[in-house]
Amino acid sequence: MAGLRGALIVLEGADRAGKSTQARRLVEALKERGYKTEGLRFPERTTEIGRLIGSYLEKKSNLEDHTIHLLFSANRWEQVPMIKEKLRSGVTLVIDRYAFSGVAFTSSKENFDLHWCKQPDVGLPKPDLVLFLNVSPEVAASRGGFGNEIYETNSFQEKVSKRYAELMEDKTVNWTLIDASQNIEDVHRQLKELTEKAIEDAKDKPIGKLWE
Ligand code: ADP
Ligand code: FDM
Ligand code: MG
Repeated sequence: MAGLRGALIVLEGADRAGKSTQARRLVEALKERGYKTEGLRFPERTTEIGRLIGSYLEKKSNLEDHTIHLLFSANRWEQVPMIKEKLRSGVTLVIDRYAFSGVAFTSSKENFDLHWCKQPDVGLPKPDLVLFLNVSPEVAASRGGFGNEIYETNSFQEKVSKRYAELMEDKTVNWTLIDASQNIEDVHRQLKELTEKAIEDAKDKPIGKLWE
């Protein structure tokens, strides 16, 4: 019999919702509980494509809007062989942002619709669980100001939130909304519980395909 696979867990949410904090905590906690677990993030800025993305986000280079969208998607696809290999070898992956960020951000630009934005990511490994960390703009603001990256403005982030809400209407994706205004420990406890359940549910199921 084939071995049991790991689960693909994605964290999404607005700027300063706590994604990176919770992703780190979750990986550590799952390891302590004996699950083989690794963390990933998108964009993965260390690859060649990732360096182009990093330079765009830091406003050091300008890229045409469709082009940067496709680069974000390519930055996921280039990791797919590794992602599948890890999942099949029983490693649970906790990913800080995924295709949902890709669609929510680009479709917040003028003249981009959700449908077009999803197409390059159709067929990616489907997350077993997408944890959406929900915070109000006021709570996010209380956690510090924006940095200097290209999308870090109130007006753009407001549009992104609306796009996330549209994406969450898609019931083919296993979204769970988390109240991320709670303290770090309380959010962490909930994420850990939901993730452990997702790992149990996913272990003998095939890896799905996103948006197919
Ligand atoms: P994201 O990756 O979603 O942008 P971070 O994890 O980087 O968010 O967190 C943004 C800031 O908010 C950090 O300074 C972090 O320590 C703080 N933070 C994260 N979660 C909470 C929380 N639940 N309550 C208060 N502050 C938090
Ligand atoms: N982002 C992230 C996109 O526009 N498209 C994508 O596909 C992904 C994964 O990049 F502004 C945006 C979202 C955010 C920035 O920021 C990355 P962090 O702080 O590294 O998550
Ligand atoms: Mg982050």
